[in-house]
Amino acid sequence: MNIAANPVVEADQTVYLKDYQKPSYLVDSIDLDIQVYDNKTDVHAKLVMQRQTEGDLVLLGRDLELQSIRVNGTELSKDEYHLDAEQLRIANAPDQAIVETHVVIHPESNTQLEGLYLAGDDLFVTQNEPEGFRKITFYPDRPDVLSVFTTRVEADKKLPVLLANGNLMEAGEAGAERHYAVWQDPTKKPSYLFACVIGDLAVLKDSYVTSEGRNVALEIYAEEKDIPKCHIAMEALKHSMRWDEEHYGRPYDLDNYMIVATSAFNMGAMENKGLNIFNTSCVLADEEYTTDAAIMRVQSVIAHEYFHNWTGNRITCRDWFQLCLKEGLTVFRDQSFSEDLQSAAVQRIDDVAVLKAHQFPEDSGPLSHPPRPDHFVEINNFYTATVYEKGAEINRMMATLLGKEKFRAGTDEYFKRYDGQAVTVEDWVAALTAGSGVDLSEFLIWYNQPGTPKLEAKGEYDAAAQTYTLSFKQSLKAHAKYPNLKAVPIPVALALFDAETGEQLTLNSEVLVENDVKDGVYLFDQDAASITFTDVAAQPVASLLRNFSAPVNLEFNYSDEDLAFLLQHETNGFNQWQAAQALLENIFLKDHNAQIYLDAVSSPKLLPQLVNTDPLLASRLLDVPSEGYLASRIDADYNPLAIQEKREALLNAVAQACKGFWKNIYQELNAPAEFSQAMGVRALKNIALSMMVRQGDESAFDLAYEKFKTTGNMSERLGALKVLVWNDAPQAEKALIDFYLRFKDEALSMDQWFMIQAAHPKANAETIAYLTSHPDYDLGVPNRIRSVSGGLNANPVNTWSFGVQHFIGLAQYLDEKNPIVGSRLLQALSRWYTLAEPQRSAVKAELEALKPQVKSKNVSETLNSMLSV
Ligand code: B3K
Ligand code: ZN
Repeated sequence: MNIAANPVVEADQTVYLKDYQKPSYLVDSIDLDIQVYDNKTDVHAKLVMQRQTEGDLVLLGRDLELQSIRVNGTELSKDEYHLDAEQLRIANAPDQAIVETHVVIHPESNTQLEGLYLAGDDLFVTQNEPEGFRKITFYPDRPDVLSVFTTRVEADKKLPVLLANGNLMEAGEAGAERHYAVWQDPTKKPSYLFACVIGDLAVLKDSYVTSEGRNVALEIYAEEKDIPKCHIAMEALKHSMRWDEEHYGRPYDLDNYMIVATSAFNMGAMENKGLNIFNTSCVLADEEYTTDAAIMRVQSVIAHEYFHNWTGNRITCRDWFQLCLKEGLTVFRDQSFSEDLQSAAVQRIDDVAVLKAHQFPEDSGPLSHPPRPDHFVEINNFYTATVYEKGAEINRMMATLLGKEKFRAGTDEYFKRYDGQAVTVEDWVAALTAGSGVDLSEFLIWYNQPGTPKLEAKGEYDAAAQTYTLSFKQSLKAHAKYPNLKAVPIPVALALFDAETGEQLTLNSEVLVENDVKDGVYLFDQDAASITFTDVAAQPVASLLRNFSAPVNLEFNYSDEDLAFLLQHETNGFNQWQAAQALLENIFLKDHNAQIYLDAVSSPKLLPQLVNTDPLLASRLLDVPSEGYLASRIDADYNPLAIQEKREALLNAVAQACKGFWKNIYQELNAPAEFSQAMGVRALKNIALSMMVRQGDESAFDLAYEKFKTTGNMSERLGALKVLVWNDAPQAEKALIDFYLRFKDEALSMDQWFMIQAAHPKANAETIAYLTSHPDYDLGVPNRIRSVSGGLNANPVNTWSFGVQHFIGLAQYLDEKNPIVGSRLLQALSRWYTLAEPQRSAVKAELEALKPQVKSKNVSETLNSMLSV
């Protein structure tokens, strides 16, 4: 077991926020020399260190073969330091210490994709957040140690690209076969933002002039054949740079910005200073090879990583408990950016759908934790929907309350106070408070406690007094690890509508918060309270939580008629969607009759007009919650098959209710040139095609196959392929072979090919066995694993039958090879305890059996939490 580091690692390996201590030494500068060979890499490091507090000099290091260590020029003998599997500790070190180490590492056999690793035949890349740098060299690898990095990279000339953060200072030959480059990053940064890339890649170049007049060279590195797929990312990058100047007053601060694409990556992308490294899935975008949804994602991830330059890099986190400081804020920023790319209402629909599909279930189950947890075993397990998406919602709530101007004054204050520092969530809220002049300190409660609050509301109309009163109550489910739960501040954006005319009423009430949001916003921050509106001439229809103004579960006494009314009359597409979703939940989870929904959705006043004016919104209004989401709303006796049957019946009823509508829009609608309109048309036509099949329309398969063969657009091709494959159409086999031959060298397209087959409604264990033993299936490439596992998991009936073995097998296999991904995949089974018996006990037994077999902190922490219910 390891001796205590900072923060303290206790015997049970849990790290606590309360134990945070400043590092004993700071690092003024680090010189790194990384020499890559086929069978090893030599790393020489020189750290100029200064004592800050009492204590030993501690350098963290993992899987490093130490060759030598010198302090202030003198080599240390083995008894002058203590070395274990996690750290190198020197007692009584001088206050000014120049520490020089030489280690050997093995990126060529690093399957964990953390630290420096071989990512394909001719490419070495790094991933150092949160704790990968310690796998490259000995270092105080924690975010509150900021230093100036100078990096020399040396490799064989067959790897022509040598990159690291900052400015290129020097480059040249290192003998006949080898070459080198020296990079220096003038900005002080924590080690998790260090990156280097050594490989054989092509590059797309562009440039950008900042609002300060700085000319920035922009470069995107990828495989030669993928360079044409980098233009959308490049445009998104320039757009993001402008957007951050205009909305937050933040210009870019270096002379270059580089992005490198690799298919061997554990997550989406990484914001290393000036040298982002991206999963190909988040940078390559091309209508022929990737879907519209993937193209939208590329733009938002490009923006996200760019925005980190200020929220994350220039101002970073004091410790990893503060992760949501940078992630929650940066997600909020990228969501706002994306609201400018497509309709803001649809962007909000998509973001809330993700929140409800991932964060709400996480927060209601055994993996629930606060956006800022107060303890963890493995920080990699905390890159969660709660830290990211709920973290973003907390920022959105504060922004909603403040309105644009005050929020900007708050963020200006944050950048002014903390530039160049490693700070906490408290610092962020304090700066927002000081800058805006509005006390936001009660929002800290949101950061510190887990669970989705239940917001119960009731509306009562008093005809005699002409008043309408809304009363609110909030509550949270008890949590074993966080016992002192408090009421949170909940901004409730609301509107009242005239039930007869559908007109929005003017709100008369003194307790509404003043801001620049057009809706009334009521800040509800007690256990219970009410608000009364005066001069209300007749019983109104209320619309609560407009634009999803707070991440809560609303229980309001809407009738199905009220919801159908809101679906028709709400003024904003998001609120219409929200009404439709509430109506559908009543049908699926409370057994309400579906007729009111079917009448609303097939009403000539709703979709027929919208399909022409806003096809993207029309496609979203047809969303039916996934089986997985519905499952997350069921806490006991969950029967996957029963939910599947109900959902299928509803979809069939929608198909019938709209009669000729589907064929009409399939034939009449044509994608215009503008991307977001075209994306809407494609989404609608894909829905129409599947609805035609549900109607038993014999022409649907021929139309689908024709589209499949002739289109050059991946969203259309995949929409058609799905209809053929999922319905076992006679053309399905031909289409799958055709797709394979056409795209076999395009990994991202092939991911879709795997996914579609794994998600076949009748997929069984043999289907998955066929896919996972296919020559193109690769357990070393997380994207490919996720495509099959994600496809399988789209169908919970399968997840909870043969899927259990699939996910447990993966967790076991990846436990040592890639524990970050193994731990994540296992979470597909985290709601096992909601299943009806005997399935519940059967899955529990399988999880229990896995327990003694796992070694990594990642998988064992997840498994222990999952079994702790
Ligand atoms: N900050 C990285 C995530 C690192 C995950 C490490 N397991 C990407 C992002 O949020 O931008
Ligand atoms: Zn991020």
